[in-house]
Amino acid sequence: MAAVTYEHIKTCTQSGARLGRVHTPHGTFETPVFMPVGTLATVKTMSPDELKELGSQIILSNTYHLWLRPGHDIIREAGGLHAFMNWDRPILTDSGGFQVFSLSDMRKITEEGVEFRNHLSGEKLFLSPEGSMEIQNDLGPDIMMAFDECPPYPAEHDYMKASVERTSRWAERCLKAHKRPDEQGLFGIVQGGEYEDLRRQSAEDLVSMDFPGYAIGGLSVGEPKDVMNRALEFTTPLLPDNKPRYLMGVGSPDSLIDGAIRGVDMFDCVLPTRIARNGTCMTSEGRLVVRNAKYARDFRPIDENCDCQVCKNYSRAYIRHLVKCNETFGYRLTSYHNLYFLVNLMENVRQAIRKDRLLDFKEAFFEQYGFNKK
Ligand code: PRF
Ligand code: ZN
Repeated sequence: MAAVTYEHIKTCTQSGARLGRVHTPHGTFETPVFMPVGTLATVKTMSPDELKELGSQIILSNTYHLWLRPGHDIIREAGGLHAFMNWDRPILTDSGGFQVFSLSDMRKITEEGVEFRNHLSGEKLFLSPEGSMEIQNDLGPDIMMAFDECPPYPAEHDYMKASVERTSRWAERCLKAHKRPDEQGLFGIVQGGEYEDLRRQSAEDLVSMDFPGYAIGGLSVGEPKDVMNRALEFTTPLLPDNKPRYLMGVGSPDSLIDGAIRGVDMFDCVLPTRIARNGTCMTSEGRLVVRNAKYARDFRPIDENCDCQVCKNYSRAYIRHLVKCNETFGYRLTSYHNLYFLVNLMENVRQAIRKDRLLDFKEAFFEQYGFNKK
């Protein structure tokens, strides 16, 4: 039995979105799902109990960061990432490829892997498909990601083609190096940028390797939204219906809905927690910058339509005060609310799929959020 399996529940007749369940060694999550990011084995400022209370079904962590600090050997000795951080629900780790590209200035890609500088110490390091698999086998997440290259946007067709072909060869090496396929599901990552022929080539290569799930990488890297939506439209139909599809690094409310409509099941992004730490909140009426002076005497909750524990108990004025004074508790409150907002948005998306009404839901949500006004 594969470690990770997809159970399809239904397809929304109005939008084509999928409702499903993904089964993993640490339990089941319902899709479409948003995964909060816990890069350094913590979703910044949130305890595992708080994450559960706000409804997180699965979280993401990062190979690259945990490799550098504290080291995967220490996490293996702790009994794996679940034991180390006291999170007993599913975990997905990214492979390190993308983080090497986004965090390190000097890097050299060869057939063997990527040579780069540690973004903390400047020390020279090397990461390969085999290295990434060894680290992820030690970390022990339920879902591991293949080691890929995420080229920048825009990239020339010639460069992208060579990159896609290398990513396919790396994917083969990942499958071969993965030591615990019965306990951890390894997902392949489709690349190819905005080029339809290359997305097809990448998807065909990876689908023939029979991964238990597929990610769509190389999007949300600076391209316009319609380019991403078009790429999703021609990529998701290339993927098997009986496996989960994961759109990497996407987490704005509109993109989550647009991705679900195009058949995506899983999403992750640092956006909700990152903007929370500079005092920005996601609300049903758009972004609210709570540090703004106009909230100094505003005793309403962050979002009057939100049922989260923060909105039930704390005012904009109080949270603004904490954030202005750099009080940690202020960032905990904004992070909690933002994560709840996205996790709850996906619950509403699943409910809309169940009722075959996801396009109606999108229309109403975009109207209230303010997207239709632009
Ligand atoms: N590859 C990997 N991780 C990623 C991406 C990718 O292309 C992206 C692109 N948005 C985010 N995270 N391995
Ligand atoms: Zn709230």
